[in-house]
Amino acid sequence: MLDFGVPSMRVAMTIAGSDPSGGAGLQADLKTFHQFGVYGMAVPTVLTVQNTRAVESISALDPSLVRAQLECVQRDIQADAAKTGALGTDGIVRMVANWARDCGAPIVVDPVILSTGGNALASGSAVAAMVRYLLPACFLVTPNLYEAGALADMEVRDLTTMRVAAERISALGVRRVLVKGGHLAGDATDLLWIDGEVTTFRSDRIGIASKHGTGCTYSAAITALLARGRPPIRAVDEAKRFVTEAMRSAPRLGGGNGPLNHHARTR
Ligand code: PXL
Repeated sequence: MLDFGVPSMRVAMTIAGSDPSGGAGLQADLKTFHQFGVYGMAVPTVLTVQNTRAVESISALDPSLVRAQLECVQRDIQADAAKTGALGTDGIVRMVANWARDCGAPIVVDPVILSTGGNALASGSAVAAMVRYLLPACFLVTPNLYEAGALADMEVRDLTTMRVAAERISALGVRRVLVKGGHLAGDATDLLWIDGEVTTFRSDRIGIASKHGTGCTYSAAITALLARGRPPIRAVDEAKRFVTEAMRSAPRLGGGNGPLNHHARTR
């Protein structure tokens, strides 16, 4: 008998940095897409040399090589949703923003600026280009407290300032802003702004050393769920429960900031 495969499989694309230790970046994104039953595609933007202990170097690809990958893949397979992670340089940000404007699928922008250890995964001019070109082309942006502060040009430290930052970021031309409160002092409460309507998502703080790639995994889960047709509020709610469980059940790997459990089940 002929096997025609799965006709309805949804497709997600990540445009992000490579983490050879597998916990963050496009490796974490692909594992997360797979866990949500979505076919994953990955375009690298920067290559890091890192393990769970430290980032040793970061090299950005030539923007034309990023564009060639995006165009080549898109001529053949259309993504139902896409996400961006570390983009490195303003040249890459502009290239990706140009692609994003015409790609027809919702784009989730994880505005990665620093690695957990404080290494710059986007230059200052790349952050400026993100604000100017990429945010207006995206469906949802998912800053943590630090990134929200950088994008909104203010200090973000509690739910009140998270809300103000979300409003300011939306004024840059993006309708949906998820400010992640994982670094708040108390519970890990996230705030989702959609056209002025605010929804909060609370989870217990999980006091573990393994938090490598939490933001990547969260935005990848949201992207996979959008590819599967979930409305944004449900996608964020399900993705947050997945990330919380992935942290709770993290494998003890490496001597530093270890990876999450991308096999976590919440459904
Ligand atoms: O979690 C931020 C991040 C994104 N992308 C890459 C990373 C990291 C953190 O280390 O290495 C490639």
